Amino acid sequence: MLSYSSSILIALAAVLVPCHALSKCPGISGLPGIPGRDGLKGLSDSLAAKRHNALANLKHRLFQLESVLALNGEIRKVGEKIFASNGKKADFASALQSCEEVGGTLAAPRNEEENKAIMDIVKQHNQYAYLGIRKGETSGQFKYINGMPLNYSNWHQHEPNSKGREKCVEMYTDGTWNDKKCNMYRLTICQL
Ligand code: MMA
Ligand code: CA
Repeated sequence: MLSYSSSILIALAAVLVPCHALSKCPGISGLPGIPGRDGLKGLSDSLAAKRHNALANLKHRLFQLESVLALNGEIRKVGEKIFASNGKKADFASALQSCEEVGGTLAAPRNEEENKAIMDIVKQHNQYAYLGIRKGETSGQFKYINGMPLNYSNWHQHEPNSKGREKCVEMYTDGTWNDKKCNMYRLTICQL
């Protein structure tokens, strides 16, 4: 008959196996040798339950990482969206490319809360930023990068005013928008 303590050890080993396979991740608590939030019940877990636990641990770790970045003012989170800047000024095409290279696109506010989050970054750097909005080739209407029509706007008074010459959009430090030529150097702010 197994002693209580050796049962515990076997249970611990069983719970920690999938974690070692994943890359030596610690338990959810972060204490060495202490398994995650589900404790010892992992002993009898099915493969599906172990996957579920691993996913919960990953989500928790991601939440912690995003929280630290937000705490340090390196990102702004609004719902499912993350806004972040590399602090660099670039023309519209280069700024868009930088965002796409990290799996995102140029920031484009869909509502007042998102507009405010982007404005915070503009203010932080004291630099106007290009938005992920441009004039459609055929319609002449401003659209998101993906071609969808705008569902929110925050134009500065008397903007857009170019009647076609300014095909990009910049955000001023007060959060309002101005249609602007695409070859200026403006702060890059991405959404992910
Ligand atoms: C600049 C340029 C325009 C903007 C006006 C506003 C003179 O042009 O930034 O896009 O509309 O200023 O006065
Ligand atoms: Ca303008």
